[in-house]
Amino acid sequence: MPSPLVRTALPPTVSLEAGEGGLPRLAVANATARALVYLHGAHVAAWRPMGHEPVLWMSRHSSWAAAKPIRGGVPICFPWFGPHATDKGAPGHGFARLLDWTLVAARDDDRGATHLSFELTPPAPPPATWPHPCAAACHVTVGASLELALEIRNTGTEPFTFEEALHTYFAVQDVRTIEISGLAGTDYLDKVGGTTLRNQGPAPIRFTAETDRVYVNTQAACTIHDPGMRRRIVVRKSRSNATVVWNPWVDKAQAMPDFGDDEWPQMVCVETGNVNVHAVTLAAGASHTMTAAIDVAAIA
Ligand code: TA6
Repeated sequence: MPSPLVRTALPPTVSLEAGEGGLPRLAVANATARALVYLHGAHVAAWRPMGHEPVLWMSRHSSWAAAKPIRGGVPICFPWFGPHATDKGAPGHGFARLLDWTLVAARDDDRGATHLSFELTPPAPPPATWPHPCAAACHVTVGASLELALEIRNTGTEPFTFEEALHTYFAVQDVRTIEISGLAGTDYLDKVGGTTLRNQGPAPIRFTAETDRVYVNTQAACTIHDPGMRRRIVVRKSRSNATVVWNPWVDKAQAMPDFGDDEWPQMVCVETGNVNVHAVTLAAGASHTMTAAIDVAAIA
C-alpha cells in the first residue's frame, strides 16, 4: 500500500504495512535484527536483534492514534520535555511524537544493517507554543545495535532554545531486580514529590519505588544489568548532557490509561536527552545532532 509518507524506494529488507490502529509502519527484517518503525512520530516501536528477546518495551494498552503518543519503544521528545513551560494545554514532551514524519531515505549496508531517515516539517502555521522555523530529522540504524540520531535544524533567522529526548522504554524481567550503572557520583534532579537536587553516590541505581530522575552533566554510557533476562543493555550517547531514568511504579501506572496496572515491573526508561538546564540554544541556520546507540549482550 503506497503512502505519501514514504518518498523513497524501499530495500528488500523493509516493507510498508498497516500497523496497530491502521497506522502505517515499516517492518524491517534483515540478517541482524527485526524492527517496527511507525511514521507516526518516526517511532521505533520494536527492535529485536538476532539471538535476543525484544529489547524495547511496549504497553499492551498503548494508544495507536494520530493525536496520541505511543506508550513504549522510543518516543521522540521535541521541542520541549515534560509539560510545556507556560501552556498547560500543550502536549507533554512536545509535538514531534504526535506528528507524521516522512521516510526520505532507506538502504541496507554491507554489515546486515538497515538505515532509515525520517524528516519532520513542523505544523504550519507554527503553534503559538513553538513559533520558530525549524526542521527535524531522525536517522535510524536497525542492526545488531539500534542507533538513533536526532538532528534539529534552525531554518529561521533567530536563535531558539529547545529540549529533546529519545525517551526509550526498555523491557526488563522485573525492575525490582535490575541495576543501572554508569551514573555513580552524578547529580540528578529528583522529580518525585517536587524537584530536589541529589547525588547518585557510588552505588548503581536500584528501584524500590517510583523513580523519575534527570541526571545532569553526564555524557556517560549506562548499562542496565538484568539478571532475570540474563542480559545487559548498554546505552551509549553523543551530544547529550542529560540522562533521564524513569519507572512509574504502582500509583503512576494506575493513573495512566495507556499503561497497564500490572506492567510497571517489566519496563524501565533510560532516556538520552538535553533537557532542563541542558536545553540547547541553536543559532540561525545551525543544526544539532544527538545520538543514542543501544547494544544488548547475554550474561551468565
Ligand atoms: O521521562 C520521565 C517523564 O518525564 C515522567 O515524568 C513521565 O511523565 C514520563 O516522562 C511519561 O511522560 P508521557 O507524557 O509519555 O506520559
